[in-house]
Amino acid sequence: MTRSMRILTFSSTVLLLATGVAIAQQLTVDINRITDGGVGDKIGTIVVSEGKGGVSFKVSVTGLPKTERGFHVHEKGDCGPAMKDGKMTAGEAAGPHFDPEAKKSHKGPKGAGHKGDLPLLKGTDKGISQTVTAPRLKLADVQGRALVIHEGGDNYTDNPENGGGKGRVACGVIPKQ
Ligand SMILES: [Cu+2]
Repeated sequence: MTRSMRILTFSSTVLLLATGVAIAQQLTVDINRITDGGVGDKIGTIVVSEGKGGVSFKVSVTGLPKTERGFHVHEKGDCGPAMKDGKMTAGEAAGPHFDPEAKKSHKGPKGAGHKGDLPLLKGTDKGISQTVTAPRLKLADVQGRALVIHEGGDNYTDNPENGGGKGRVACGVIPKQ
């Protein structure tokens, strides 16, 4: 191998490695409005990335009324409606909050409950533009699962159930790649 070929091979390897890392560490999720009739219009994106402090979610969403909203990783990668208490309900196909350790308790992002409990989102006049971090998560935990934004806020307890977020209003599935 000539010297220039060796340099070229080395450079290509570095480039490939750098590209691979970039793809693995940052995933863009399309966020859509959801109703009991199905998945609706796209209203924004959430960029998911892993860093030293856990997994970060850069939320850029518009078109939802201004209020605080519960935000969680739900178990299944499906934003469709499903039956709940005898009627079709928005986003129910996403299942419950991601809870791999079966804690069966909603305690917020820093508590020892559901691992899918994320910091709540705060709407402004311009929509939701906020980055939140979940210290207990890894990117591999959340890939293939749904990100759900709720109708109401989140008090990080089980009373009311799941922090009081009520219905599911927007959702997106985190890609596996
Ligand atoms: Cu939720």
